[in-house]
Amino acid sequence: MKINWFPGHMKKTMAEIRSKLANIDVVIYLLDARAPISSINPSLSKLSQDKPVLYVFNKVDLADEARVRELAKNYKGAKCDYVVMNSILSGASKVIKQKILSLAKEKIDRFAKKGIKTVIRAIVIGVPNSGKSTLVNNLCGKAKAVTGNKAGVTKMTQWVSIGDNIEICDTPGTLYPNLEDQEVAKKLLFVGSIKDEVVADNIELALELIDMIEQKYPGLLKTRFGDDLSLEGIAKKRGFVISKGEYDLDRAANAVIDDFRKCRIGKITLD
Ligand SMILES: Nc1nc2c(ncn2[C@@H]2O[C@H](COP(=O)(O)OP(=O)(O)O)[C@@H](O)[C@H]2O)c(=O)[nH]1
Ligand SMILES: [Mg+2]
Repeated sequence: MKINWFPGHMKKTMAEIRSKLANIDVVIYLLDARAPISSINPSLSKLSQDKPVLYVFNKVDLADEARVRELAKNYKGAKCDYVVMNSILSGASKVIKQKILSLAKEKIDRFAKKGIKTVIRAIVIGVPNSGKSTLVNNLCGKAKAVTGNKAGVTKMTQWVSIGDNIEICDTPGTLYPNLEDQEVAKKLLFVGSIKDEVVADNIELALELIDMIEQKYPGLLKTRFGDDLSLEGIAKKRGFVISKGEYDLDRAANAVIDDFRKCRIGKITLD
């Protein structure tokens, strides 16, 4: 099984981001806190390398906050900063505005010297489903950007004003043109950045997820699924029976992946 998903619209989005960058002061780089390092897309990083970047470790309510904070520390520097947050909480994005203004301080000061209050433009980028549109809505205090818990909801880049002379642009999610690292690809699939339809074999995926969680959070799965962590064991425990003595492994696999996504196994960060 090889996961690779870079449809034409992502190529288009990438080109659109590139063409907008000249007029952008700050890049807001959304990462899913359940797989933040895997959410870092080398081609997006390359695009934004000359700009101040604010890394947003989003969905921290679903993740292992201590681990996220430990990872996030590496994203503070001369031209970058980070925020750990839950974009659904109202008012949670106030800190983002402050950080945008502080990352754009050089430009603001330069214009202020000439007596001009300049507009700061920020673009929100990131893998699909990381919460870009939710954050934009939080920033403007109303639902201007369309959101949804699956990849591919935002279709067009859109600009909105969020006050304090800041304008912000939501973009559709983009993935790697070439997902060489399949470990990364799987993590992106587990957090819902890559659509399930892209992969046929849920059973293989669920086994991988069980393995990853057992390695990083030993014992956590047993609390939810019991001692037998084979898919058959999980199906037995859940009563997923096809016929006498035959268990529905497909359903067990989906249950494991779904439970992870809904945070029912625990607050997990796969890195
Ligand atoms: N629990 C939780 N869910 C979030 C958070 N931010 C976004 N979501 C949910 O994640 C899903 C994808 O959000 P969306 O903003 O459409 O992602 P986008 O594809 O990056 O624009 C939606 O169901 C949101 O409600 C968060 O911080 N915590
Ligand atoms: Mg969106």
